[in-house]
Amino acid sequence: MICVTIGRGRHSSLIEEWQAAAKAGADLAELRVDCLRRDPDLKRILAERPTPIVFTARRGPDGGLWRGNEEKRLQLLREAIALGVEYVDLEHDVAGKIRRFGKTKRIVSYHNLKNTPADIQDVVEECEKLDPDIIKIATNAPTLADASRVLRLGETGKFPTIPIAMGESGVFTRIFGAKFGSPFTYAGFNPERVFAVGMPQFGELKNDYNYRRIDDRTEIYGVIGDPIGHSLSPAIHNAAFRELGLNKVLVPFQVPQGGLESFLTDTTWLGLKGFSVTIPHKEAIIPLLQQKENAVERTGACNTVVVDAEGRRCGFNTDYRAAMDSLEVGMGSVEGSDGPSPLVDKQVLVLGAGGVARSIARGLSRRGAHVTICNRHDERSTALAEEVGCRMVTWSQRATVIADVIVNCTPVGMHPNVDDTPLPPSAFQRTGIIVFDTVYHPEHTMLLKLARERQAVAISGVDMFLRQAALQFKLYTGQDAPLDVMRATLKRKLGPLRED
Ligand code: SKM
Repeated sequence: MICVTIGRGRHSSLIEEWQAAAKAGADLAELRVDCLRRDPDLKRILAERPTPIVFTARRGPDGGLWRGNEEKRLQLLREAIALGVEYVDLEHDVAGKIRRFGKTKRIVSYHNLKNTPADIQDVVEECEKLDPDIIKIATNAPTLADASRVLRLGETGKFPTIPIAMGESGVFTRIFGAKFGSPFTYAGFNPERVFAVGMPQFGELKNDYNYRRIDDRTEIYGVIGDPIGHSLSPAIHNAAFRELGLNKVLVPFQVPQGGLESFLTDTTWLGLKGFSVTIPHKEAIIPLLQQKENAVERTGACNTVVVDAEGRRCGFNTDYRAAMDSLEVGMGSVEGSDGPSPLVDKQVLVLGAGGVARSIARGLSRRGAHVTICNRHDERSTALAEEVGCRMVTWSQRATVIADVIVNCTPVGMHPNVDDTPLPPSAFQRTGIIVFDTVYHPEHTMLLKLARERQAVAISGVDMFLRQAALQFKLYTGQDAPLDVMRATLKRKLGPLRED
């Protein structure tokens, strides 16, 4: 079940939003009466209930806005129980003061906005003694290791447990809880009101994660990177899983630079079947693979890991083929044709020197293009240029290179920094050049806008993103990707940012 959290300053707005959430299909609503500016009028609130309720009056130190005195708050919780709310949220330090009554289920909760204590298991044991129907643990999890510990409480607990690791590192706990028996998860409904960092919106859980289909047999996949919140891999892979009726889900894991080994250790117990790899890990993952396809060896970059039945990590590079196909088709080649590449003898400027740049520079060079690499940090471009056997220029010289094709492999211009561009307008002196931006979110980056304004042919990263994902999907499932569904999902997600 998905429980939407609703907290508004006025009774009328609270009731209105609750009705809208019910209409949208929410199973449950957590009414955060602490957000009301006047004393909660329970009779009015509970008169007509469009969904069952979790009744919550959250105190300040637990992340709420309750301003009244504590005795009054406890009285309110008792009254809500007497009026027959379906669930009541009782913090573990007060649960002992409030008796079970009627059919109301008791959620005994623990909140910690600072960290996830080492003895969190003891906290669960304390909660178990407080006559719970459900235990809810919501702690701040600065690291993935913390988040993983919180999620695991759901696996080991004696009572149904809702494990919530707050923060970007913990998004996966809000989704996978269902696999370990969490009776429901919390979601935002009004995007203007953020109740906790990392809390997904109702529509995202329902549509992007197929949340209601997750059960103990669901197979888990991931996409790892930092930042990762912008990634549309979950939306398109999950849409494809749903289309083919596969019990699989793919979620984001925020893995900071240098954090790959702990990610692998901390998530071993989850039994991930595979994961997509994005910036900044495409190169660093390679020494941690047990097997790699040729394209990974050749390009020195890996964006797809499949975990086989023996637990071995096998690395693939689907960016490489996707980028070359996108670029060549964008330059007029017929899809799948064996003819000469339009890249032969072209002068190509590659911006960036990370994993994608390495794959693309290698591919370009194999197709007979003359590549020049340019990166903000010269040491990296020098090393990559030596490896590929091509030229490099310094970052300050980038606008002076005379190129037929420009490929942006840096994340500059990526959501949310949509006004940034890796090249100034002065770089587009010639008309008719090709500009390929590997950034896909937004579809129309500032670089592509500048390119179009100067009569260049603009190729967006959307096509490459879809192609690499379709190849990944085949590796993850053994089945052909439903490309139309993936494309439609991607367009829908990018919709609000599109300008055409
Ligand atoms: O290579 C891809 C990766 O597979 C997934 C991704 C994303 O989710 O944003 C971007 C590219 O790096």
